[in-house]
Amino acid sequence: MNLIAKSLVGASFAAILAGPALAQTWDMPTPYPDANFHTVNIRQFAEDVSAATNGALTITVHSNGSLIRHPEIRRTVRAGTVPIGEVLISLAANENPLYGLDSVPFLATSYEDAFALYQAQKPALEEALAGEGLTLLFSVPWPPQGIYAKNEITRIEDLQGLRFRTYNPGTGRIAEISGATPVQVEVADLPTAFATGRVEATITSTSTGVNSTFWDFVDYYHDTQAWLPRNMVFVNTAAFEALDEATRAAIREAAAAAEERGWQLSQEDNAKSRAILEENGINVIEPSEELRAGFAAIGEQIAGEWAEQMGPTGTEILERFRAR
Ligand code: PCA
Repeated sequence: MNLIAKSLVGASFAAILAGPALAQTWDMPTPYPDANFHTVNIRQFAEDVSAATNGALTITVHSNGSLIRHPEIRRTVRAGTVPIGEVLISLAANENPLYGLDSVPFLATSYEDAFALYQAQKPALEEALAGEGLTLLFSVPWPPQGIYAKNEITRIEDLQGLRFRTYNPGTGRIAEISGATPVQVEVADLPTAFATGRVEATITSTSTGVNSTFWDFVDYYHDTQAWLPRNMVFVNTAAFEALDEATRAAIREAAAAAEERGWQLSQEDNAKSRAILEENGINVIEPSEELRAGFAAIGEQIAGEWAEQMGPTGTEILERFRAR
């Protein structure tokens, strides 16, 4: 080896010895595809953390359930197998009804109300997560939820007997009450589920409809604007507290920016996605009065069930929300 090569090897060894003592990489599983605005937002968050810490902490995003499938992400972060992740909060509503609040139909149907509901829920949400050894970093909503189907749904009864794709306990409950057959399917599996006929209708956002090219499978989108379910990005508290103060501050700052950007991105993506659905031949329609009324009644039933399961904590949250 010549002198230059030797000194290069020497220099990189020195870098390895000096660097890794400080530098860390965090693997971050997320459930949704790369093109989705939540994923785009999270990648920006990861870049911000890396830049703010001068590379001391690199977050590697594994999207679309590629590292860990969505239903396992919360458990895996709790166990500390991975330090950070993203989930749909309401996926865990069976374990704690608090997590299902954002998916109560017609409780909060605009971005403004969804934000107020988030603020009303936040202290309880953070407390529940703390009890699991988890720390909330930020939370961003999906666009308002509407019904996709092959044929027009003019009243709730039209859902009877349809294989209705669900994504959380709340959507499962809607299917049950309306006499549809609930089939739980993750976004990553949606195209196959529709293509094979395992499911034939669902309720979700314009964004997911575009990400999953729903025009290949259905012809109608009923713009019911029923609720805005939220995702959250959260960390294993022990892993977070093991970081030095400057790194924790960098994460907190990037998280606050991601939350603000995410609420904006969600609204922009909703408008764009709605146009893309139409361009691709989906009939984007207003729900009929009958469908509206039938769905509202289901919403009231689910809201009642939620309040009953939650007890006084639920009442407090709803009172805070109603005082908005
Ligand atoms: N998309 C996700 C959750 C809500 C949404 O709009 C889904 O369909 O699973």
